[in-house]
Amino acid sequence: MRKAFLDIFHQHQETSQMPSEEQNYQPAVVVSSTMVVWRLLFSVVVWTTCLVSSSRAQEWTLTNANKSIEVPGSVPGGVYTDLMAAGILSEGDFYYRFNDLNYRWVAKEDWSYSTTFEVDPEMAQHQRVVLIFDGLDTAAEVVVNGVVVGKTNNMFVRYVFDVKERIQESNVVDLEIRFESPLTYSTRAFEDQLKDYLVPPKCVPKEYQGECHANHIRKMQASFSWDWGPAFPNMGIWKHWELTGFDTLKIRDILFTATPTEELPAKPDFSLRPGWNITLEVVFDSALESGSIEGELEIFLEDVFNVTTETTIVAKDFEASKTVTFEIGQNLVEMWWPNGFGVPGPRALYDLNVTWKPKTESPASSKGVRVGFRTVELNQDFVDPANETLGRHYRVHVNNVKMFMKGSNWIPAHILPEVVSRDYTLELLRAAQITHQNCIRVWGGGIYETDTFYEIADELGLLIWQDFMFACSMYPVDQPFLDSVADEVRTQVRRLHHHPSILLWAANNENEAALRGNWYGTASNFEKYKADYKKLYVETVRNVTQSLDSSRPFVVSSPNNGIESEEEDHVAKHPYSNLYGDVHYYNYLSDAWDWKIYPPTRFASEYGFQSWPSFRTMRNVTTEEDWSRTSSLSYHRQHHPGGQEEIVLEIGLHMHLPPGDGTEKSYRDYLYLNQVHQAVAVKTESEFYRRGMSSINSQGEGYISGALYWQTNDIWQGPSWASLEYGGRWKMLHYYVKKFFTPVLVSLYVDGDDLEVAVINDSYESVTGMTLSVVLYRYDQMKPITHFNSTVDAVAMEANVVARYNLWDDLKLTEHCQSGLQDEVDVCFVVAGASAGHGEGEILSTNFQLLGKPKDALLKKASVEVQSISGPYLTTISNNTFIITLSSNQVALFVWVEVDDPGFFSDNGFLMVTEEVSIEFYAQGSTTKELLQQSIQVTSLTDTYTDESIARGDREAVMEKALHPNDIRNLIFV
Ligand code: BMA
Repeated sequence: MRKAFLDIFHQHQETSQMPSEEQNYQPAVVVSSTMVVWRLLFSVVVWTTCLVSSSRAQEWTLTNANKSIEVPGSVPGGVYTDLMAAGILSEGDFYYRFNDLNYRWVAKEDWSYSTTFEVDPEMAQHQRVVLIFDGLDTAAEVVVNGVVVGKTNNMFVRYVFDVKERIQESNVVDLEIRFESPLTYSTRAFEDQLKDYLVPPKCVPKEYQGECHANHIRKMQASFSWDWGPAFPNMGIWKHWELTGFDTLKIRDILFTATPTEELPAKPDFSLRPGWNITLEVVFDSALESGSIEGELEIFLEDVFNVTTETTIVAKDFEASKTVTFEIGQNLVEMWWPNGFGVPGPRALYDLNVTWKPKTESPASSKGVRVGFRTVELNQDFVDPANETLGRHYRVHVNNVKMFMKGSNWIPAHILPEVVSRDYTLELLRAAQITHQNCIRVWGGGIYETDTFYEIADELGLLIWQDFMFACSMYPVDQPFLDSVADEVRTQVRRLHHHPSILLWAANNENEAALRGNWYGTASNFEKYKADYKKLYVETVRNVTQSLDSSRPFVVSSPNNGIESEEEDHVAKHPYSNLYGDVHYYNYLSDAWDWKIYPPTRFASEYGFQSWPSFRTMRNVTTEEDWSRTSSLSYHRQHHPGGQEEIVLEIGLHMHLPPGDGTEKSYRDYLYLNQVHQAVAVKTESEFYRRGMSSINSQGEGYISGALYWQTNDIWQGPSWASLEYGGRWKMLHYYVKKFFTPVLVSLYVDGDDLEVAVINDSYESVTGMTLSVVLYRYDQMKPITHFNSTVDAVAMEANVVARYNLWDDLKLTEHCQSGLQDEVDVCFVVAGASAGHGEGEILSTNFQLLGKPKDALLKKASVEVQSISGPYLTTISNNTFIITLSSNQVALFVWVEVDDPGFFSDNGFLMVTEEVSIEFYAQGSTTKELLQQSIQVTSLTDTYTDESIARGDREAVMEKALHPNDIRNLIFV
């Protein structure tokens, strides 16, 4: 028995469970980046005589309004990065301590970017000469040789300004972009609006340390602060720009829709290669304001399809588009599948190149994208057509195959978009892929992400739930605002349309719920705000999106009741209904480790708990005086109102709060306990959702089809719901994600006097004859007390309770878990695991269930020590893999291993029930075992205990500790 159980916990075997895509990951990236370079070169070659752009080195100067500051500017870029580079912002790391407040003056000033260059005199001969900006952040005037050629006020719109006259006058170009402070702009817009009526909120809560009126400017809403992030309202030329002359057409975007020529089976067949009807819409910038232009369109789909057709393209308002349809026969292309599905190897993506060749001598124009063949659907059928009152599904089907969405919510990876590299984006999204996620929601208070982001998502098989950028506010609906939003939607839908990863469009975050729940005091004028809501999200965002993209689902809000919300005129009576649509669930005042508090929603699109990042992340931007949970820095960075107290409350419910004695140790212990609390809470909630995937109760609750926890990543070093810290370190939660999202999961929970063991399988392969081991341990002994082995099946696409053990009759707690005054549930705990076959097969899942609270547990002080570090070895995950062997003299809870080097472990935050455990460390760069040895640190729960007698498990001392001044039961909330 002991041997079988050791096998289950033989930690470093876990690597064999890494997704097989991993092995092939590198080549996929190489292909893609080559493509990007190729595309860049290609466009430069074609336009070389008549293009000036951000792809070439160009000297820019950044100046403030009174000209007291003049520094080199970077484009694409922004004012904060340029002022940092010039040493004007010089207080250490950009995010150091209170820099968000100290640097706020930057956002209050107006700034201008200027440059001078010469263009080929031939440029002026072109039919049309334009300045194109893919992104200006945000309110700006574009000035050429002293003349204003255009104005901007939406960060998400691509702007095109005619500058032909200016270039005809002079081929020396003085280009200046004058940015108005976004704070001045939005305050003015707010006040102008107020003359009519209030569009709330008037401001963010004071805890945000932020700026007001983000909802009055089309800019990253979180740049004015959020409940997890600072205010750095940026300005700058944040995306590619160019000055270009052309005579006919220039391809801007390629919209790609593939519809199978046959009905796809509901059970996946990864070898199936159906035929497809393809619709391409090619969107052009036109040199003619209106009229017809003749030429050829060449369409080249990698090794599959190549056609050149003569065509006439009709321009209107300097734009044109051409729709082309064609069919691809069977067996020519593989289907694209999300992470966890499909044949091993890189995901099937195909290069699609379109070239426009005008009849005249004018240059050609070309563009390439990578496409995938798949269908997406958000199924909202009635769960029981015979009884409609039981509600509707909210279930994603890809290629006609229903699947459970496992994932998280993405926020901007930095408050300054210009500093986010491809490598960092890849690191974060890979961390999602490795942890079995198949869906990422790009949340509506950030930005429409970079092309790189979606290219990576395409390659990793991460479906993207794409919000439009409206969150937690009411918004204006005057005509100029609506027109600008329509432009924004056109820009973004056209840009992103071809990505197979994009699953659906959603118009806003939480604004239906806000309206219904009167979050911003709109109730007295509900009908007015509701009419505005519909004008913006239904009549504008939805209509424009659907005119461009009929291939994807569109939902108006999240959370939302889907069809039911539509039928209730878009503001449902109960947007949080469990019977319809999605739910965002947050509850910080109940016991987060108790599964009974969670709602059996159809789709949990947001849920989570806060924790602070690790000490290693915090110390980069803090000094010693900040290292306490009550320091002014800690309160400054906690933007979620009441967040400090909620964390203390939740930790105190389950564990012993470290004394607030100002020592580094107690601060580190506090950070560690934060992460333990968050990891177990989100595990409890996520497993609850997965357990509900295939059944409903008599009220119709169940058929849960998605669990997207809040949130994937962090924007800075502060308390947040993220599982990945700023910089990419994995919080304890992220290691738990890997375990609770594993395709075949063993999930334990206590219901009354029973320990229930559920097996969830969200793949289409049943696993039969699996060995399930359930083992009872005592906290004070490092050996199994009793165990139950059984043979169970993990039925494809089902969650089932496969075993039930009564705590008293089967597990015999009375007999096995005696210890003086201690309750039985505080003496024993349960671990379980499932492996394929008769115990020798692959370990599919390991899990644990505490029966009581760890603060009452009969734990003995554990000394978890590093026995050895060996390596580096070459594995599919890292060229610098190290094996770390740990030993412990006692059962140890939440064993947490940290090193200075960037990278991640095969497992972390685990329970140690054997004397020895080995894990792997996958270093990101090169390092040595000696260097790891120097920084390695291991913490387990009893290391945070200050009272030795508690560590001895003395009941009276436990009670004494309960009355410690820092215990939550003694906390007075103010
Ligand atoms: C949800 C999100 C965010 C927020 C998070 C945590 O409401 O949509 O607005 O950051 O909760 O409070």
